[in-house]
Amino acid sequence: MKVRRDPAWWKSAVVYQIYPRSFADSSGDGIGDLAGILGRLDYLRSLGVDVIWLSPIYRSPQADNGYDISDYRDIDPLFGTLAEFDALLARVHELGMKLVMDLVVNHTSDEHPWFVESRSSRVSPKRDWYIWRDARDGAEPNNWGSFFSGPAWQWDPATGQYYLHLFDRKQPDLNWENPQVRKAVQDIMVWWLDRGVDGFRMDVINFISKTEGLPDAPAIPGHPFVIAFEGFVDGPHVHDYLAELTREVFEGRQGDFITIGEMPGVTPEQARLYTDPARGELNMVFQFEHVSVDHSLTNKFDYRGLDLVVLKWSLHRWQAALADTGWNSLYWNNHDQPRVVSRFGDDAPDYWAASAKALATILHGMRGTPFVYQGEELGMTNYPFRNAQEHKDLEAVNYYNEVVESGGDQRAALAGLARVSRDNARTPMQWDAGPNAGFTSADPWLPVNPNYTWLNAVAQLDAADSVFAHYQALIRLRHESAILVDGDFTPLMAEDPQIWAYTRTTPDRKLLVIANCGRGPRTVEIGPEWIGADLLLGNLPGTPATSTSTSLDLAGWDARIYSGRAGVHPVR
Ligand code: ISL
Repeated sequence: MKVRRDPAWWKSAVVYQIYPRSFADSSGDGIGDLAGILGRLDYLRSLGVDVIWLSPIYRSPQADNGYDISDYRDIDPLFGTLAEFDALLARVHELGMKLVMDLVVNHTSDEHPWFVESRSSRVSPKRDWYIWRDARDGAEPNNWGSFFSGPAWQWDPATGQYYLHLFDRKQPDLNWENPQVRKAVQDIMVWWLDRGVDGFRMDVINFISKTEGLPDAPAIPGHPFVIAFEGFVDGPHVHDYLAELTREVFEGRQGDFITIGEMPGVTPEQARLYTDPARGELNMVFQFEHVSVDHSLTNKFDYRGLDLVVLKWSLHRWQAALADTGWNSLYWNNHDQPRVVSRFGDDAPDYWAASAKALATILHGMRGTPFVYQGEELGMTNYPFRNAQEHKDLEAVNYYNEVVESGGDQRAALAGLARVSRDNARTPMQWDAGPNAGFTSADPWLPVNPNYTWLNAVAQLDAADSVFAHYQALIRLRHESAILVDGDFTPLMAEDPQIWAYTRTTPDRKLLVIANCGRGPRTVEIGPEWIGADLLLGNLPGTPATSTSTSLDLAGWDARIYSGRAGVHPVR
């Protein structure tokens, strides 16, 4: 019998992101690798995730930990070999999971042969594969700034022009206007699909089409260079390029694939276009609004604190925007974000577990495809940074140096880095209470968070009330409850600064997701319609299995999911 495939299988899937460098080291060099991942697949299977996304493992000078690729068709020796990759992929498939590659094609490494060729001469056949411009009045061609501090332009003395790099100078931007570039990217994707991978997470894919003429960004006083979002976010041809890519790569190909676009600065209106199935671009996008609410927009290390009402407003408006057309990705964490339990939760001992579970409950109750970033399922926390030397990430290092050089407030910079630095997410995975948390037998490339002695996988795997067990339960619910996939989303108590609540409804069922995002207890009026509703999942011991009143007494960081039948008010 022919099995009919559901083209939208990814709507009920949960994705797990691995940052290979920090996941598991099998070779004893202090850096995680593919064989290390292979050895931990049973752990992921027991968590219950459907898809594994690997951050970049291609050959790379590692200026930005692999987001600077010098060979798209090979594995970096740090991580292993193509044969080890094939073995990993085969085992992932045997265990019934899928594997997604990180495709970084807004830019390459400056050591990629394409760029080496491009910079070799102004008449090189690959000159136009990158974005080269003459100086303007003896300086940079425009005022665009790099995400990693300083100008987005690098002078090349040999050929007397600047090249564009929105990220590090070792990450030159490709010129997607050149059809040969687009064909080369398609060929890379086909090569990996032929190898058996199940899809792609596409790095900053809404940056690939730059505004005609590369105009200056509106100036910001005191800042010679500005991150010019208007100049490259959701640019003039991006939808055409993505539709072409999808058509050329996936049309006629058999299999269940997934494509995820990483899109800083994307608006809900644009996201709807990117993910409208009728347009054939992408399955889902990562938007960034909800992870931008607690810091200044021009300086992410200028930490402003959390206003829960704003955070709720943001995620809720994305739920509404993609309700009829398109699809959300749901995430709190990735390798670029601080740990959510430290950021939006409360990592003090009495609230750590409850707040990690509460935040997970809120996110996994929403409509979209949930993503879990390694260690999030254990409630891993931010690292207790004390000084500048502890920061390894080039974004943090460049920022700090810039503050020092410009005579800025170093103490404030360090405080901001400690809260927001990407290295918070990149400390090694905490497997057990042994040396280096079981991550490596050598010195780890980044220190292990000292709380590994009690916060680790082994300590949680046997505990029924662990953060891990809560994630397991949420993932199981996603698989079992169609209402979590399809149900309409309706926010409740939007203006409440402490309670996060919403319903999910289908014609015959309804769910209430409610969490107290604070330490103080709260009594919340939920109305008679929830009397008799069953508790599907809670995060604190002793919560009654059924609700019996029009109100709920919620302890600090209490989070619950109730299930009721639509239109039914059982009388008790
Ligand atoms: O963390 C950020 C810098 O402030 C983000 O803006 C981040 O750079 C942005 O989300 C894009 O991220 C992706 O592309 C970068 C890479 O450094 C990130 O690790 C990757 O996730 C360049 O490839």
